[in-house]
Amino acid sequence: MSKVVQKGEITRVNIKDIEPKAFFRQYRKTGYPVIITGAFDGVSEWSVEHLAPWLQGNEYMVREFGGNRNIAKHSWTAYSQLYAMKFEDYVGALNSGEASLNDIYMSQVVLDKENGLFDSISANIKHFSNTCGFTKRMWQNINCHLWLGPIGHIEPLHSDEGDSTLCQLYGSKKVTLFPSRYHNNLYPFPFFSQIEPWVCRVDINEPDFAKYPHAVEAMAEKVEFILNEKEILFIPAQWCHQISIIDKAYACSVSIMWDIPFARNFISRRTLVWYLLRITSGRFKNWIYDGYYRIAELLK
Ligand SMILES: O=C(O)CCC(=O)C(=O)O
Repeated sequence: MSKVVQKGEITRVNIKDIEPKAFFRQYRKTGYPVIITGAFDGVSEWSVEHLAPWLQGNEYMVREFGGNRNIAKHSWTAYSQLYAMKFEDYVGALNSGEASLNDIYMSQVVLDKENGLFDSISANIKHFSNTCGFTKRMWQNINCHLWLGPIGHIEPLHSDEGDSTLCQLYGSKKVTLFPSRYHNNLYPFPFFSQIEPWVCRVDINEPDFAKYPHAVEAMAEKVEFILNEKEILFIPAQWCHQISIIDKAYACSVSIMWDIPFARNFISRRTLVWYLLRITSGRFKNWIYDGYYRIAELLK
């Protein structure tokens, strides 16, 4: 397996060349991103025609970002508008251009283990997860998420609680990543604000260094690349990422969130908070979330 990369670059490693212990040492233990190739060779493109037999007739949540387009992030009052749409209506919106015009993204659709669509790639997922040592889902009740959206959509800069593997199954995406140690330099929304605390305020396309001076250091460390069809991107927890759909009329991906190696729960105050929440038992956790949203509401 190849050595870890130069600053600003991403390594591609073919699944055939991955040795599980070396993968763990180089990427998972340290929390370093990498692209895995070859894991979806021979799999059909996940075009809307391919998805339709499994998804049509069902409603899924979509996020509409259009209203936020020309507003600086610190002034956002919501991440997006959220509402349900039938799969076939969403495809209609992709075809008519409405999804692009209003920046509507079918996001984080949960595909159950029993879902035939997931079944069609479950052997590929099992193979790459076993090979790379991704053994435990972060949330046992969530199998994977599907993302379907129009060219031009930019998924705003944010970080995730777990180690994510983003499988690119139709079209390609431009990805910008920032090492986890620069998380605070990207000014995540504070706890108890109107926007979730995993979203960052810095606009990396036009950073306002007067308002966010520490973003300078983060911008110098960004890693930017194209994630091609059939590739898998490993995004370690707390690496902030912005993802844009850049070719074909739309793109489709599946992401799976994995538990992180124990020691990485302690790399920052935020990871510790997420860890403590995860190990808190259901009843107390509900009280904490309830309290959290009440306080956030009061502070509005
Ligand atoms: O692919 C996308 O548009 C977003 C995926 C993402 O942000 C994630 O998996 O955390």
